[in-house]
Amino acid sequence: MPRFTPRFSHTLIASALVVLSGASWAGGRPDLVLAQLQDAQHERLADQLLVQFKPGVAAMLRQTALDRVGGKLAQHLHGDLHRVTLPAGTDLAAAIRALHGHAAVDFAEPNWVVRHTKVSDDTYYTSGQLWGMYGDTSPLQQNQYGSQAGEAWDKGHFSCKGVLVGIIDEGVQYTHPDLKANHWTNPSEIDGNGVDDDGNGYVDDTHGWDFANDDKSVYDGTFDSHGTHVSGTVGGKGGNGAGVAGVCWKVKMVHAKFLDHGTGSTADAILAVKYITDLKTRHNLNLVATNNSWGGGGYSQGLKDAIDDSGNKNILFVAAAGNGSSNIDITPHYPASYTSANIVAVAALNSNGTLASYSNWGPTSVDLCAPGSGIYSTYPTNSYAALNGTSMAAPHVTGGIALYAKNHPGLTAAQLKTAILGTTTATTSCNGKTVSNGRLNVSTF
Ligand SMILES: [Ca+2]
Ligand SMILES: [Ca+2]
Ligand SMILES: [Ca+2]
Ligand SMILES: [Ca+2]
Repeated sequence: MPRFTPRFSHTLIASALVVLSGASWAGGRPDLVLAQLQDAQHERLADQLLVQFKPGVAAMLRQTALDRVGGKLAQHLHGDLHRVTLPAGTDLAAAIRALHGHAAVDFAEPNWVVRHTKVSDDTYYTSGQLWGMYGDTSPLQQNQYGSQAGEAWDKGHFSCKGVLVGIIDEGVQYTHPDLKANHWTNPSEIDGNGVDDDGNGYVDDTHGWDFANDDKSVYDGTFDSHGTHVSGTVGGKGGNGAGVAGVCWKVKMVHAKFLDHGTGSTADAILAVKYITDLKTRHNLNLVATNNSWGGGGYSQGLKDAIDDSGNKNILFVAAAGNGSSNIDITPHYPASYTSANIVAVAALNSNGTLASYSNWGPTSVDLCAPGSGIYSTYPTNSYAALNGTSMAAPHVTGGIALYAKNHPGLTAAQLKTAILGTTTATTSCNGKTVSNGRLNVSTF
């Protein structure tokens, strides 16, 4: 990458400083700007500045100023103010000093990142019903036992754009107004041409695949309600003034349907897990987790192997702990009880912080607690409903993983899991019943 050039001789910078302190100094607040640039709290866009030229300066003289820093006029803002792009990796402070030393320049300053402080205006959030997204100090609504997502949003962390998650479940009404923006479409598959364009073994799998019926439709009717609900907790569209908000307001969800009318088989579960893993590697997707709000049956080495393989590809497997009111260290509930290192098993909390009476637990096999009771989310058709279960707790964690991954790119599955468990809040009802002894807290994600 082109780095800064010899134009930045010490002499030039020194002369710039002389001008800065001189009476001819014109505009801007370089003292403030240069101090604030040293503080990472003040986010700025890389490789660009806003530059105001002095009025009436000839274009050729402006160009000599830009040449000092390798700058190019990118956008006229107003008057003599322009957005200027710089070579990749430019030291902005040095560039500002150099420009301020030039006779054509009134001032130069960073293009700061400003963020709208995000408060959900989604109906169920503002009404007090979406407690699983609340935090102790979240705007408008609070619940200390919520996932604290409202606090992360308030800091501008509401988007998981660029991150994908797999939803291994029933089908999903992906045309739902709170889901359609966050539904993944396979860019390597041409729909309706009867050809397996991306060579993954599935013809026309543009919206995922239905392993229960071995077809491409991942929404087959209003009975695909559980998958629709789970998806809205991970990635319901937030800030659109309607319905719910998921932990991630923006994300891409890949749908692998293998439950139909609420039931499925281990064979189809294996196919679904392998399908998601293959999509990640085949298309180099930033897919960091699958949500698995299902369980039952006996031990399957085949399924465990598929889960382990997804972990080898840095996919966390978030599993509902199950709704049997049992210690699954003693009475295993699969897949939550598999020993695979990439499983994150989730127990369910009530809105008052107690462990839900139905929730399984296990000090070695259940990792953390998350909101599970009275959870409002998307529901067929174009509707919303409240459900209870560890099925509702798991997607809060899956969304949290996606949010963390968005803001900490490049982590392994093991590092992501460590981060999620390391940020939990100690919780009496989860103490001795989970690995972390605590509950999900995404406020710092
Ligand atoms: Ca295909
Ligand atoms: Ca095709
Ligand atoms: Ca189908
Ligand atoms: Ca919404």
